[in-house]
Amino acid sequence: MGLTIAQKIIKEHMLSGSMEVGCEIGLKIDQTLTQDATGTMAYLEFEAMGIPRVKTELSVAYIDHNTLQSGFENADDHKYIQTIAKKYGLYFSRPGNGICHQVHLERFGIPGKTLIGSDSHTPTGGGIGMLAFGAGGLDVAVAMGGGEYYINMPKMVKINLTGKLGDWVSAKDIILEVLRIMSVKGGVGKIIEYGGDGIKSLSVPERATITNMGAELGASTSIFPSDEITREFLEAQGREEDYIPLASDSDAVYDEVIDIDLSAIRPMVACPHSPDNVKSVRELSGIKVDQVCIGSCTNSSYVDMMKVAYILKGRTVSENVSLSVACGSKQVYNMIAANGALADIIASGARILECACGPCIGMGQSPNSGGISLRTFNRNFEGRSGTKDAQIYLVSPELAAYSAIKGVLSDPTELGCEPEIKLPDKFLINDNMIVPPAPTEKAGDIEVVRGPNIKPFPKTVPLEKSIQAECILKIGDNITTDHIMPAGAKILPYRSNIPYLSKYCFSVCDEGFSERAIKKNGGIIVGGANYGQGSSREHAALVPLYLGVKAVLAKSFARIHAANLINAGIIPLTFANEDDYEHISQGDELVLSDIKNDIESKDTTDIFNKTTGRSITLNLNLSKRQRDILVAGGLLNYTKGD
Ligand code: MIC
Ligand code: SF4
Repeated sequence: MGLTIAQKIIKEHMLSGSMEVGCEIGLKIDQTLTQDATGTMAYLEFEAMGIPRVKTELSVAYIDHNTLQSGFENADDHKYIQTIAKKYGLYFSRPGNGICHQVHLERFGIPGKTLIGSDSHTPTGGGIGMLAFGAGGLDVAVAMGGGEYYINMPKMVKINLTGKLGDWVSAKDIILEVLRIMSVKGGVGKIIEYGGDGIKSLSVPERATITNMGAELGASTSIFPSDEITREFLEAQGREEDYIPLASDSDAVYDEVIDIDLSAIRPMVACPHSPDNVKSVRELSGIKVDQVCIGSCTNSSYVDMMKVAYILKGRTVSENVSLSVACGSKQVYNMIAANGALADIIASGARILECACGPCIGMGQSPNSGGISLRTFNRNFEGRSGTKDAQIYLVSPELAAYSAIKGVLSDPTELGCEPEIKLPDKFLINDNMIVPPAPTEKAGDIEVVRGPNIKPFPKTVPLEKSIQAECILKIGDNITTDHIMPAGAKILPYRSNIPYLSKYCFSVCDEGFSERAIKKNGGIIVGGANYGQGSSREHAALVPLYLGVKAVLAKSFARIHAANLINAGIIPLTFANEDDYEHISQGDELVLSDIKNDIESKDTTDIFNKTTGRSITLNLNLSKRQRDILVAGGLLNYTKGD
């Protein structure tokens, strides 16, 4: 039987397990990346492991999230990460060099290699044929130390693209169409591979827009073949030697096949507050717009920006709209500055931001109260923009730029014929903002600089025989890590300070949660389906751990968050019968009377609801390794053998 692209890369990198769907497999990881908002924690964890030098082929530490620097905290974290990188053998991408995923694609991504990153959009690398996963910081720390990265062997989905996109319809519209078809839960437990004749007209950055937002499908990752288009991109980046061809076998078997005709796709919009709430622009045309933001790791490539500049050229941003533009990397900024396109963008009245995550994670540019904001980003979760009642719509750069001019949500196909804007034959290459590590023999001389914002991570203790605790929060379906541990300009600077962060845990949905958790000495959380979707931030597990959360009961979990809970020593449990979700209320007294023994030896456990007198069966969908981690009280204890 033939293999899919992902199966081929897995086969080459598999160190343990078997390729049967659902089995836990351990992968050798070739490359890692971190960003600053998750990086400090990951490096504290790496330091705790006591390994003198990273053991990967390449590890890069990026600074792109926490760049507002409204106090000393961000700059302290940057210094910490910079000195860690120098000492332990990592490349350091300085603030100002760009968003991790965009820069990694341009300068480091290699087809056929494995990559994990402490950011959920790491699958962007799938655009260049990498097998790339988003992971918690601790998993990245382990991989940097040469340890395996574990996932459950996913199912294989093929998305067959045929035909060609029409004028002013773009890669963003393809992935929005996929989200419309599959939903934010549709990719769970699956790797999505793109193929078919339609991919021949998609450049690497366009492919990366699609694999980037595979994270919003809940997919383990997404991948494109490595073909002539990949080779041309690598050549234009001066890295032709990194090219290898990569394709699935003609008799590869997929668990699911979806056909999409590109010529039938129209410009799309993901409406508030979920990336799968997708409608055609025609249904929404005319909605008055207050703000437009162009950028983020999804849509900030050279061609994206050239199209935006073309639309804005000689026009003025509507007087009721605030337009912000941020390129994804210094390379893109340099190129559009050199060819004059940036001047066209500036002349239109756009507000130019540094190449960083910025508004995508609520770091500035929060919309006005109840404001309508069109964004070329990948997430429109409630409150993520920093304005609680803002309405965020996710759109393509073309639709964003045209709507900014018109002042209302508008269909870019009205612009008529699209000019051909192609990738350059040669990108402008200047890696002066990437600092190499110190040679091994000099590493000992480097002092790691630790500012006062950096606090140790919470202690975990080995699992006790039984757990008796109150249900301190009951919430519904599709709870995101932005609900559990919000980000934004006010909180994000404290990512290295779990005690401070804990005040904001669940503040989006329940202002009193943190105080209640402390008062009750922790407890149990009950959630619905797809609990913990969205970002990879392990803070959404470490902060509940700090607040004494012992277990989370849910209908189902998002992959990365479930792994983060286990790494933190918090037990993820699913209802054997989903209807039992109704039989626990906030405030109920719950007892897991034999939890340690059940985790060690069973696939289910019973929870007794003392308040109602009912017993409920819960599934323990755990590998042997995960069971051992939980019993040890988290991955750090387990790794240290405590
Ligand atoms: C996001 O897009 O939600 C983030 C911010 O990049 C996160 C990482 C974080 O919370 O630091 C992610 O995607 O993992
Ligand atoms: Fe940054 Fe937004 Fe991309 Fe996350 S999704 S890495 S916050 S640009």
